[in-house]
Amino acid sequence: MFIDEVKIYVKAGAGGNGMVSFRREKYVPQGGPSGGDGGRGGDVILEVSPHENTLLRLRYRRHYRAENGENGRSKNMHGRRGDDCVINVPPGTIVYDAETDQPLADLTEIGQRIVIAKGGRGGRGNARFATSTRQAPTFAEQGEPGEERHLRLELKLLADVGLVGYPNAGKSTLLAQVSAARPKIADYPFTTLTPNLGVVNIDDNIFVMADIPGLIDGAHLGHGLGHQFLRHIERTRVIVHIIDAAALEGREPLVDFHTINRELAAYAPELAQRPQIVALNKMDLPEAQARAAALTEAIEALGHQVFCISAATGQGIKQLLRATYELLQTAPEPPAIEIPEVVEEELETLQVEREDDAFVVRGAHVERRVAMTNLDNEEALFRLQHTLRRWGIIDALREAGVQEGDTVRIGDMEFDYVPDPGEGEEEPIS
Ligand SMILES: Nc1nc2c(ncn2[C@@H]2O[C@H](COP(=O)(O)OP(=O)(O)OP(=O)(O)O)[C@@H](O)[C@H]2O)c(=O)[nH]1
Ligand SMILES: [Mg+2]
Repeated sequence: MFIDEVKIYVKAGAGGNGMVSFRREKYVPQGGPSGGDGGRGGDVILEVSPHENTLLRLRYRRHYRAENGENGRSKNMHGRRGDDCVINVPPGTIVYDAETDQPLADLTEIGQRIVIAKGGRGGRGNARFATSTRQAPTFAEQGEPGEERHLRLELKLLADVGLVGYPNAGKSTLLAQVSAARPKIADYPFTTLTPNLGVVNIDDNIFVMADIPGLIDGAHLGHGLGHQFLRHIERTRVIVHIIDAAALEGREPLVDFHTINRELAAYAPELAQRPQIVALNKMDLPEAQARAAALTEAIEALGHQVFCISAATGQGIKQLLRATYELLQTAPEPPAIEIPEVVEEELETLQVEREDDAFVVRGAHVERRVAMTNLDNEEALFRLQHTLRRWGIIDALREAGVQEGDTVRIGDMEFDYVPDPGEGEEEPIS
């Protein structure tokens, strides 16, 4: 089965928690802090594999999680890093954020890999919080949560040449004739249900050719099967348009030719500009030979090179392939997928908003700090409070109108606002 679009959910590993411990040695009654750091969480990674050619495998497994980092241990032992989770994808996979529909990456090269969800940092153990005034910290950091996101993966095949044509024109027959690909061939329309790729070797030059299901009138509106596969010729540099010149079913080859070009343009205007070579097929049949001259003249007049071939016998195919290879040498690269630059997580933006019953503070930085704080430990809370003040969050809350006793929410933490002692003793207004 050929699957070219899937949605998946990925979650990177959380960092391990930092440890709280104190050295206990013989003859040392009060050892110093010795809690080790937690290990980093594993990343979720997408890697382009030569062994995948569809997204099928991802259809059967939708959730991917990397391993959490291990917690830190006593005696300053750090936790082990969590294992990464590597997801193999075929070349030509475009990754989108499923929620915003922003493209995140275009994976084209075998072996190319990207971290799509970053593992959390390990929390620091209490040994790291010792200072001259705080010699025995009783708290450690918790591990940072791993990133999580919903992704949409779309496969747009990477082929140099795309075969288009009306159903039954002989596209698959041609691909089978010129490559090792073995697509299904039969005497009825819509034999090909999914794209096929073949590697073509002509005079020791190599290119990749894609055969897609036949196109019909209204394909860009979803008629027939072709539409959902048109995306697979978007990235080809040359189109080879196959025409059934025998037209034994009473079709009008020139009309079909125009219909298909109209469909290509309606799907994506760039496709109408793509260099196109025309192959008049089934030249082993007298009906085709009878039409050859008139069709050639009409189509050459439109500026295309025309070749008379028989995909079945191989007649004329070498010339077609040579011309195709020639054209590839000068054809422009297909337009690249534009990946917007990643804005560094909006660390600066801090928002305080009143929502129903609470004041909600939002900001990647502060939410992360809260997530890494052990809220059950008084000393850790005290440190957090200090940070909130230093980062201007208390001021921002006051500006938003927070009053004593109001609920404040930051990430998973919720607390009642209590003004700092001393805060009320500002200059009296006179
Ligand atoms: N006589 C003759 N028959 C051909 C030739 N090329 C293809 N055919 C026949 O035409 C029919 C359709 O061929 P396919 O290769 O399946 O056509 P297709 O364009 O891939 O069709 P779809 O996949 O349905 O779009 C089959 O019966 C082929 O044997 C040719 O050069 N000469
Ligand atoms: Mg076919």
